[in-house]
Amino acid sequence: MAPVTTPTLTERPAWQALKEHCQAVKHLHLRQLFADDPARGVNFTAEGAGLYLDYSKNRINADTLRLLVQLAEECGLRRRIDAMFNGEKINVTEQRAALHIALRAPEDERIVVDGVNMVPEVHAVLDRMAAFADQLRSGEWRGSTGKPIRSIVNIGIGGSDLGPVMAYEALRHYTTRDISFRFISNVDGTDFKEATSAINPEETLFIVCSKTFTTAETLANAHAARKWILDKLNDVRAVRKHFVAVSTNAAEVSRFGIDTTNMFEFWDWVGGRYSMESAVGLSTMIAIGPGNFQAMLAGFRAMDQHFRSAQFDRNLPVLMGLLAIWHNNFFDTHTIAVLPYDQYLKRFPAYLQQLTMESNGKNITLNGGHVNYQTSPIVWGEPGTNGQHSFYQLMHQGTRLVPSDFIGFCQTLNPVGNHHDLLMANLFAQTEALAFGKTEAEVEAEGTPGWLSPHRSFEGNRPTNTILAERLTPYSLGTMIALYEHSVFTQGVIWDIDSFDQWGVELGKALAQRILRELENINDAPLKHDSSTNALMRRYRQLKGVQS
Ligand code: G6Q
Repeated sequence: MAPVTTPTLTERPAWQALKEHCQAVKHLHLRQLFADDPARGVNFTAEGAGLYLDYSKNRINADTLRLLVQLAEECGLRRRIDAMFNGEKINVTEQRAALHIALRAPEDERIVVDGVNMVPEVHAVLDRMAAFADQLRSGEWRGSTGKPIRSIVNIGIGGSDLGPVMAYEALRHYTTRDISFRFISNVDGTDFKEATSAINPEETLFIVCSKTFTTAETLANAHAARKWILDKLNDVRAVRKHFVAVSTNAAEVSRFGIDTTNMFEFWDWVGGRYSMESAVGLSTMIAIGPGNFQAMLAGFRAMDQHFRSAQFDRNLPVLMGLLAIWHNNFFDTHTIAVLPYDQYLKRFPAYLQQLTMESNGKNITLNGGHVNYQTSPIVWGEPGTNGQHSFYQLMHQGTRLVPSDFIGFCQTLNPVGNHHDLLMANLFAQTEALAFGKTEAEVEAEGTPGWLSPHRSFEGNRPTNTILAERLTPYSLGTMIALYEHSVFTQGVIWDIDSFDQWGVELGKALAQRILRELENINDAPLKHDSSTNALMRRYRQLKGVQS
């Protein structure tokens, strides 16, 4: 067993200095910080890859920033960035590189894994995807009865679902309307039933998207889809025309019955939650077309280059990662709200939940020790302005401090009346209100009686980031996803954890297999779980219509 050594993060000079510094700045109010520095709203901003980040409404000053950057340096962030870009096996528990940056590398770049330059392979798959997408979009690819495909159904879960769904919704404006897109992830039969209820099997193509091709939920849905097609089309040869696979596992794909010439591959150095721009993005490419997909990759690439080259105090992902550390570890905040002021980004918070929490929800350091500090915050959020009429009450007047990211676009894709000004006015108003609040004196000066003024006043001093882009495009979406990917990586480096494994999902999976057998074989030996699980299972068996 590897020796367990004490983590050193909290002993680092910058960490100690930040702890002390936090006591000094903790009680400062953003009102004061802005009054003291009229240029604060310009000084505490950074730009990269077309994104503008205003982080001035955080409870920091120039010293905070200096110390956070020093912390990043002491933790070897520069070296770790280089290690990731050079294809080193930074996913130490799985002994793999984490090379999602290779998925968007230009054709002339060399990124070597185990002696092989992966870039030509990446582009070969992208070319195959593009040819296939064109065949579908033009109607050249036909179902087994000769009809063009009108419905694409992606079957996948986790990293093989959240990215494709998010991108489809985010880029809906750019999608073909000749084909409908559906996504089945849950093993709840409802998901399958509803997704297939109004589509014609003759015109449907299933993309079975699974890196391992062994995921129970995905295989259950893929088998249901196969049966659905065969029941309706009555011809086993139909599978060839109505199924393609996205996977790293050719053997299992062919065992399922999908011809491996209809398989789009990726590689074990792509983590599921970092895979949406690989072949996992096949549904995205069919929806938006290969040109737009390339534009999205260019956006990712622009942020990669910014992350790799910009100095830390002007580096968007580094700044956002360090601010997350500042709130999480020094202000003891527990969550981060992501609040896109764009309806197309409605699934972006859900996507970021996996990206952030599966990556950094860990309590073991790279060398096997226990952390003695908090790691990943809980990520949540909803599009604005909807959230304003729901949970923003707590953000303004609750007892918890909720750091939040506001995301907005200067141009709308759908001009309707003055909607866009109204939308953006709300974004700016919220960050202003959260930062500066409203004192009781101000409330009373407006005529509110004294007894009511505590209820109507706002403390303010609530930290926010604002991210602005010109317009929601495939390119800007790519920059934004890469921004969060690298911010998550930055946080993982500081916390000294492996952001690229996910052992925490294994225990529940294994137990579910055992329980499934017990639910199915009700005459088996008595249940041997804890008294709660036993009682719940008995009740389930009874109510589903069989006696235990
Ligand atoms: C992501 C995780 C996980 C994975 C799913 C689906 O980083 O590894 O969410 O994507 O469990 O796995 P398959 O693609 O292998 O079916």
